[in-house]
Amino acid sequence: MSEIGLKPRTRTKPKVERPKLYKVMLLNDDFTPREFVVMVLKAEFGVNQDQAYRIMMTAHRRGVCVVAIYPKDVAETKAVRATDAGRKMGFPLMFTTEPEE
Ligand code: TYC
Repeated sequence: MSEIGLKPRTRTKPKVERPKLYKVMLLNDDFTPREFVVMVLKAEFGVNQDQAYRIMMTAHRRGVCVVAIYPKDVAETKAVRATDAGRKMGFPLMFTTEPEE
């Protein structure tokens, strides 16, 4: 006897949650030197000189700029490390995180 087509479909689709992504934001301030901001962006976010300069100038002109987007834990770690790099030098440089959309 053929059993073709009689087997109930019991396999469930594995539910893989997409990790929520967070934006790292760079906030402008009046004290941190431009070159220092560029240096931190390159060191912590792996952007090149040109990209770092553009990000820095966007924050400088508009008050804030999205630096990069990562899973939550990565975004928070990088924002803290980059902010600490400024604080160590006595600058009020500030990176924050916020959920993407
Ligand atoms: N506004 C700073 C200055 O004129 C430079 C700066 C740019 C600081 C961007 C922070 O997120 C920043 N020295």
